[in-house]
Formats: sequence, structure tokens, C-alpha cells
Amino acid sequence: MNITNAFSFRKTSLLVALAAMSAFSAGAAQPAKTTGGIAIEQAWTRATPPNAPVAGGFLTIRNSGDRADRLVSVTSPDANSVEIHQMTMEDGVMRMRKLADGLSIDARSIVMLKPGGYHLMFIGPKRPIVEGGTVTATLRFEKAGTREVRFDVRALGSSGAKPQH
Ligand SMILES: [Cu+2]
Repeated sequence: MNITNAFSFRKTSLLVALAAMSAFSAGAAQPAKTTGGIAIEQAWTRATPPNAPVAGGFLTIRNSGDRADRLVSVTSPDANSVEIHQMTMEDGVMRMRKLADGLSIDARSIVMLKPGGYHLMFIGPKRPIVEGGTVTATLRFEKAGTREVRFDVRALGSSGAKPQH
């Protein structure tokens, strides 16, 4: 590349270099975070009353890769089990059902798990879930492998609908 080209393409080259550097450093430091293009954002749960049998888990799953993936299972040291649920309206009643085959994440898509939609269900919390605390879980994806996720506990609040299991 001669000097003129070097100057013309300096910005592009810089961007390419930065992209290469960030890809390299991310890959070197945190290989699990980039594999499969799956990233987890904004994980939270709600404080529960004492002895509540379940607690919802909400988060955003971003798939920046060009292949679909699937959230297949979730485990947590803070609950007896964790299920992947979908909330649906049946005969005018909000109901939750377990997604036995997990939750598919299309290539280059964002799936939000939120109140009233898809969510995680912490079954049998092993300790009180209190505001300001955290709940941890391991999400396992079919292709991207596992992700350790920390859910921030927000205030006990109503989202309106009282779902039935
Ligand atoms: Cu549920």
C-alpha cells in the first residue's frame, strides 16, 4: 500500500485494527462470552415474599452470530430447579407453560425474557430473594455452551396479571 492509499484508508484500517484487537482480546480473556455470538444483558428477578414457591427470572439474550441457537437448560445454586417458561393467554386466563424443548434464539436476534412473556422460573428458592441481592444461574445453550448469569433482585412489585401454573 502506498502512502496515498494508506492515508485514504487510514480510518478503515483503524476500524479493522480495532475490531481485530477487540476480537482478539475478548477471545483471549473471555472465550465463553464470544462463542456462538450469545450475550446476556439486564438479568433481574423480583424480591419474593417469605416462602414463595417460585420466582421469575428475566433477561435479554442477544445472538449476534449468524446461526440460530437454543437455550436448553438452566441451573441455579439458589433454587431447587429452574424452568424455561412461556406465558400465554388461554380462555382469557394467563397461564405459564414449561418449554420442554427450550427457547430457540434466531440468528442475529434479540429475545427478551420479561414479565408477561418468556421467563425463567426459579422453583423452590433455597433462600429468601431480597431486594438488592443477587441470584445466580448457569444458562446452557445448545451451541454457545454455558453462561454464568447474575440476576439483580429488584423490589417486590406487581406486574398486574396473576399467572397460574
Ligand atoms: Cu413461570
